[in-house]
Amino acid sequence: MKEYIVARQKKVDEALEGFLPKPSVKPKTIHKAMRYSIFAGGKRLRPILCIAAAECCGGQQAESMPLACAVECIHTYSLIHDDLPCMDDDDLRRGVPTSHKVFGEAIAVLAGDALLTFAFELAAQVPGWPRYSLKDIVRELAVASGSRHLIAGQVVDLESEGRRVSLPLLRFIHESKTAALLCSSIRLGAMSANATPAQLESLSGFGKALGLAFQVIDDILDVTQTSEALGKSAGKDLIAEKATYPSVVGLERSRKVARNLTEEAHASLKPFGQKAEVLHGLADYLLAREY
Ligand code: GRG
Repeated sequence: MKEYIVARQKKVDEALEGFLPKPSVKPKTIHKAMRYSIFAGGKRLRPILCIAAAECCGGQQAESMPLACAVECIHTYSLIHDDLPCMDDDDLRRGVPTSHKVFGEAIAVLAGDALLTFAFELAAQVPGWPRYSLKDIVRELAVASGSRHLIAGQVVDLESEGRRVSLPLLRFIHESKTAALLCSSIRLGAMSANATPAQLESLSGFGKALGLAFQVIDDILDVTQTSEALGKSAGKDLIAEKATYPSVVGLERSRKVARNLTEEAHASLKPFGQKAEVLHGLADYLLAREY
């Protein structure tokens, strides 16, 4: 998997390099700030899943690339805003100082805004496909990043700090804050390959389970890894009294939940047979990840 991931990371980075406005474009500050966070060294997990889902449905990497880059822009915007003093107030992200530490708060807010907006500019590049119009694509991105999903998760996450959170509410936070965009990355890849409705449904099941597993693992890593390994401040969830799987159900049960969700993700791929080999590999890779 490592080889597959590194090769796709390179392709995604090259595409982002070509798509994003150059740092020399006026006003230089905003384009430098957008690029600073995008190229700070993210794992590119969402774009890789988008491309792998497209390939699993017989599509081409090139057709899925604008959408793969669009989800990375939305993801990066959410990280910049999440790190702001008015939210999680973090100094370290992707192994480097956070955007507001380097560019100041106002530019960091605007860099996030600009990346979110740019994602839709990228999505508008695709022609649409027989089963999925450009309107369907734009709606998919908008719903995943809007107030019923990504932003919903962030709002309830913030409101839950320092409070006792039930397991269903914790699941809602994780499904909204993390799984929705991750699942949409996979769905968009499938849509770019003109997936059948049955294929899209199977991949949605895969994306939901994998997305939730990813956040449970992220919660576990926050208490078991160092900041150096993660490239972001470890142990912050405890300090901020965040609702996490380890804090609600304990570390051992959290590991079991992550394993079960990964199994669920594998099972959703059954209709694809051998064609889903890469997606199976990515699911296992994410379960075993250490950062
Ligand atoms: C500000 C609207 C808004 C939303 C913020 C993304 C987010 C919601 C909060 C950041 C903290 C957090 C726990 C997010 C959940 C998603 C997650 C695990 C992000 C980190 O994703 P990785 O590990 O990061 O894929 P890289 O840097 O590798 O891309």
